[in-house]
Amino acid sequence: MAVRKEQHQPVLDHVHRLQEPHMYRVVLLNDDFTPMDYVVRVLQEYFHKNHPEAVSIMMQIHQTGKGVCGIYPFDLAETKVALVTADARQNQHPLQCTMEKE
Ligand code: TYC
Repeated sequence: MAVRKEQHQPVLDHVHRLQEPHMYRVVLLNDDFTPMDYVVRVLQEYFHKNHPEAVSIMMQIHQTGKGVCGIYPFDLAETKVALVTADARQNQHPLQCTMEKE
């Protein structure tokens, strides 16, 4: 993924008050087929986790069924879901990545 500053800038509404963006959790779901080391790689590459953090989140998903990768404004969350899903399909893994409103 291209390196770009991830800014969560407030926007002005019609009466010029600062509105914080609504935030969305990007989550990965467990499955029986996607390799553990691939999920760790995704968490490092797309969600900027270090190796121990990535292993910990991957194991939480493996044991509980899902885990939060990061929390972002709508457009960035949507982009990450699309990039992770494309990467997984390109590598022929059934990994499911979705987003949930905070
Ligand atoms: N359950 C998978 C396995 O045993 C590992 C896995 C972890 C898959 C997290 C998906 O989001 C996931 N190979």
